[in-house]
Amino acid sequence: MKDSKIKTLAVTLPVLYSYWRSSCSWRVRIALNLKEIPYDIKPISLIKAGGEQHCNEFRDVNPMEQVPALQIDGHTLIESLNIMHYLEETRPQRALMPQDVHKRAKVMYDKVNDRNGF
Ligand SMILES: N[C@@H](CCC(=O)N[C@@H](CS)C(=O)NCC(=O)O)C(=O)O
Repeated sequence: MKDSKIKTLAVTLPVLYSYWRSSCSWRVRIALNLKEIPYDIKPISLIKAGGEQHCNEFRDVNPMEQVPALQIDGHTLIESLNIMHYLEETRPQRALMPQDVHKRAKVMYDKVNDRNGF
């Protein structure tokens, strides 16, 4: 077979900008893992050099200068809950939210009233 006939599809994995001690990043990592979505991690140290979240390169990813951020489907998403909703809508396998609408409302209430303020 001629080389020109062999087509290689480049698969771009989602990229999660994350810090290992960031609970907001844990949320997204847990959601990706539960849904069995393969992804790459780009570590952003919130400590090193005054915080890599403040460097120009990362500010282009998230102007809020916070992790997590997720690059997926050609978009950059920020805010952990927003990212989880996107994953739930676009990748419904292994649902994060209950099917029952009342239970779903309860989960949303708990999230909105998260005492950690995240
Ligand atoms: N509401 C945001 C909060 C994000 C947030 O506070 N991230 C923290 C780590 S958990 C952070 O990046 N802090 C660095 C900073 O504020 O300089 C979310 O849920 O994604």
